[in-house]
Amino acid sequence: MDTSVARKTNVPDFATAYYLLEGLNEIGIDYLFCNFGTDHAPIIDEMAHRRKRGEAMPDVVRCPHENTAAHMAAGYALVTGRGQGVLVHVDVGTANTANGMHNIFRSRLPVLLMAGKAPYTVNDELVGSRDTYVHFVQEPFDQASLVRPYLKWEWTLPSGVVVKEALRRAYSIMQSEPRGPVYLMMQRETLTQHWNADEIRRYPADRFAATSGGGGDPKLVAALAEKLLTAENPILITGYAGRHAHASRAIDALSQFAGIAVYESNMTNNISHESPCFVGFSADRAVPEADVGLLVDVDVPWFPSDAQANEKSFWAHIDIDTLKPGSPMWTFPGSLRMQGDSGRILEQLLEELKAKATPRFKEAVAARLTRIKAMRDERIARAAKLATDQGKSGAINPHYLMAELGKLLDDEDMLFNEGVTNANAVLMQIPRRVPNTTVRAGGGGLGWSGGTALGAKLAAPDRLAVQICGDGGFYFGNPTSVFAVAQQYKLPILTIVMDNTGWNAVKQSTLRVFPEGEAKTANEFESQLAPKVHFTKVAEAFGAYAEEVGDPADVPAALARCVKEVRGGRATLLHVRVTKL
Ligand SMILES: Cc1ncc(C[n+]2csc(CCOP(=O)(O)OP(=O)(O)O)c2C)c(N)n1
Ligand SMILES: [Mg+2]
Repeated sequence: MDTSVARKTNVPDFATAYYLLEGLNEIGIDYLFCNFGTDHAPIIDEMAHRRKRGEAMPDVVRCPHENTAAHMAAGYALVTGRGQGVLVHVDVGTANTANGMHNIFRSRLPVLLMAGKAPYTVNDELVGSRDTYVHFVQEPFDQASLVRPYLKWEWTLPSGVVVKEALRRAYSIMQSEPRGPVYLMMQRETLTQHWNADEIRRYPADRFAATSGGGGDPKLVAALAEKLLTAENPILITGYAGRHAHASRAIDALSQFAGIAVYESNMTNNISHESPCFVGFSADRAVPEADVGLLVDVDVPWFPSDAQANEKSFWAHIDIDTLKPGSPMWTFPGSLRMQGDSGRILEQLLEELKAKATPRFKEAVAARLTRIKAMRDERIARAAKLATDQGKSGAINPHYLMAELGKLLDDEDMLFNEGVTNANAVLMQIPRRVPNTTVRAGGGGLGWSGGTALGAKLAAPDRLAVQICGDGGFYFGNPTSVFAVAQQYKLPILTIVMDNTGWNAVKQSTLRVFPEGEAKTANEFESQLAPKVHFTKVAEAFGAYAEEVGDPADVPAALARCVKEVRGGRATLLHVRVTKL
C-alpha cells in the first residue's frame, strides 16, 4: 500500500469535500458535469476554496438538466475513452440521469455518477445537518435502486478518511472492460468532516490499475482458424468493436485476408465504409446462408424473428462481454466463445490463418471477394437511387437530405445518429471513412444525441459534432438545456431535426404487430405530435443560428449556410420537414 500523503502542508486539515475534489483530479477526471442542489453545499464551498488556493480540480460544466450532464459524459468518454464525473442532486437528480445511465451502461462507456444524500442528522448536531424542507423528503430507502440496473458498482461514502480510496476503486471499476457506470453517494455530514492531510492516503494509477481485455486462448484461436480455412460463406457481424482503433484495423485486415463479408449492427461504424468487405447494416438475409459466423463485440447481431441461423452453421463469439450478464435473456449461438479484447483476438486469428493458408483457401477467398464486391456495388447503387428522390414540399426525403449533408462533412467529423426510423438514411447516405465517426446509442433511451454531441465537442474542439434526431428525439433531449450549455461553454454543435410530425417508430411498431388491426382501420396510431412547431425558436432563444427548410430545392443552400455557421463557432439548428409519418 502506498502510504504517501496527499501533500505536506502547514494548514492542518481540510474538509472531505476538499479531498474529494483533489482525488477526482488525481484519478484523471477532467470535467464534472453538474446539476447542483442543497446536498452540494460542502462541495461548492470547497471548489471556491481550492480555486482561491490555486489548487487543481476538475472543470465544472453546469447543465440545466441532468440528461445533458449524463450524456455529455458519454460523449466525452466516446472520444477519449476516459470516464468523467457527473454530479447530481440526491434521489431526484439521480432519477433524471436514469435514461442516460441506461444508454451509457448499454454502450459500455465509463462514467462516475455522484450524488448527495439527505443529511442524516436532524438537530444540528453536525455541520451540514438538515436545514430545509427537502432534506426531510428526499431520503428514499434505496436511492441507488433508481439506477442500479445500469451500475457496475455503488457505495455511500462512510467517512472522508477513505475518500480517495473509494474514488480510485470507482475509477478502476468503471474503466475496466467491459466498462460502465459506477455510483458514489455522499452525505453532507461526511463531506464536511475535517481530516488532517497526513491521514488521507493516495492511490496512484500505476499501483491500482484498471483491467483490460486480454487475447484469446491459442487452442480456441487455432480451432476457429480451422473452421475459417474451409468455410464457404463466412460472415462477421460487429456492433461496437470500432471503439478501439486496433480492432477496426484487425476486422479490416482479417476480412480481406479471409474473404469475410462484414456487417454492422448498431452502435458505431466499426470500419471504413469504403473497406472492400463492408456490405451493410443488416445481416438478416445473410445469416441463414452463413456456414461460419463471427460475432464480434455485438449485442443484437440480427433479429431472430426475421432470420434464423442454419442448424449446421458454426458461430464464434468474440466479445469483451461474451455472456451479456446485463441481459436476462441473450440467445444467439456461440459454438465457441472467447471473451477478451476482440482486436487482439482477431489479430491472433489472422496470424494463425496466414500460417495455415492453403492455395485452395486463397482461391476460395478470391472468389468470395468478387461476390462481396458485387454485394457492395449493389448496396451503393441502391443508396444512390434512394437519394435521387428529393421528396415534395413539406415532405423532404431524408435520403436526399443526408446525401446532401454528406457532401459537406469531413472524414473526422462526428455524427450522433438518433434518427430512429430515419437512422438508415444517415447510415446509407453519409460516407464514413474513419471508424467510430457515426455513433448511435447502445441503449434505447431517446434524448441522448444533443448531450453526447456536446461532450464529444468538448473533447475534440477541432472536429464538427453533428446531432441528427427526429422531432420526438429532439423533445426527449431537453433541448433548452443542450442549447444553454452550447452557449455558456462555447460548444457549437450542429443539430439537424428530421421532423415527420411525431413518433413514426410507434406507428410502425403497431403496424408490425397488427398489420390489419383496429389502429390501421381507424388510421389512429397515437403517434402525431404538434404539427405547427418551430424548433428554430428554441435554438434562437439561446443565441444559436437556426433555419427551417421544407422545400427540397432549398436543402443544399440551407445545409451549406448551417455548416458554415457552425464551423464559424455558433451552435446551429436546421429544422427539416421530412416525409410525414
Ligand atoms: C426515453 C424514451 N421514451 C420513449 C421511447 C419509445 N420510442 C421509441 S421510438 C419513439 C419515437 C421517436 O420519435 P422520433 O424521434 O420523432 O423518430 P421517428 O420514430 O418519428 O422516426 C418512441 C417514443 C424511447 N425509446 N425512449
Ligand atoms: Mg418523428
